[in-house]
Amino acid sequence: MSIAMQSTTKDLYPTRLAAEQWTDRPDPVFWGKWTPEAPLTRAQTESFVKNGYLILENVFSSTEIAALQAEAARLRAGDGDLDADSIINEPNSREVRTVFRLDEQNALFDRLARDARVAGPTSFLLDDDVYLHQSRLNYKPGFTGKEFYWHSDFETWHAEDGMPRMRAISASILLTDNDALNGPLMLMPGSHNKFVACAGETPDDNHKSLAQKAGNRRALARGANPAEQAARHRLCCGQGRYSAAI
Ligand SMILES: O=C(O)CCC(=O)C(=O)O
Repeated sequence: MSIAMQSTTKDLYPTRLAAEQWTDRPDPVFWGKWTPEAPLTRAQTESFVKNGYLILENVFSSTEIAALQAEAARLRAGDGDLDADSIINEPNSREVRTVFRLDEQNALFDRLARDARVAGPTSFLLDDDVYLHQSRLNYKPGFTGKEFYWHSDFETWHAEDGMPRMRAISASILLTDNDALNGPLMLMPGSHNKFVACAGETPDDNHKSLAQKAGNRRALARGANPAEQAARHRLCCGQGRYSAAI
């Protein structure tokens, strides 16, 4: 068997096992080579490799953010002709918690996902053209929205969607301030260097219960131990705030 064939058939990230298991990440974090023409500075690129995330400030203008906030509020008010199947409510409430497949259903958020200010650095870090694997809008109202427990997006995408390798980036666009009183998204520096395989099996329709219970993604694997998911490009947790993840 050729090397190329092996790399497409061997699962480098086995998960949903009998027991939680931590392994070193076999994939690079930065796939390309930095040049002075790159859309990120050398320091930013090195920081991404070291920490597994990068925070870019003031990427969008206040006018653009206001337009996105207004559109998010309009969708939450039920004015967006959204597919009911793509809406997840807060547990025990009728308040919208998450809208999935945002790019398919809303022209403004579709445009946002294609913006060179997001897609450019992503494409540079992955050293390839990029496509959107998934998009969602999390409302997370401060103090009343249920939290998102520690998790790794990659573990879910790998186990449930078949994403083969860690050649993906979660780009979260924070539409409100990310401070202690407003449900900050928390990232664990360095966690991207490990892959934490979860214990347990995957229930049917897992994405629905997962999104609602995202307060505790440990519930994701049927009969699972409390196996928190870590590693990918970040390990994150957050509560209470608009954030559009693309
Ligand atoms: O925005 C956050 O605070 C966490 C959201 C998240 O990690 C997710 O939707 O997978």
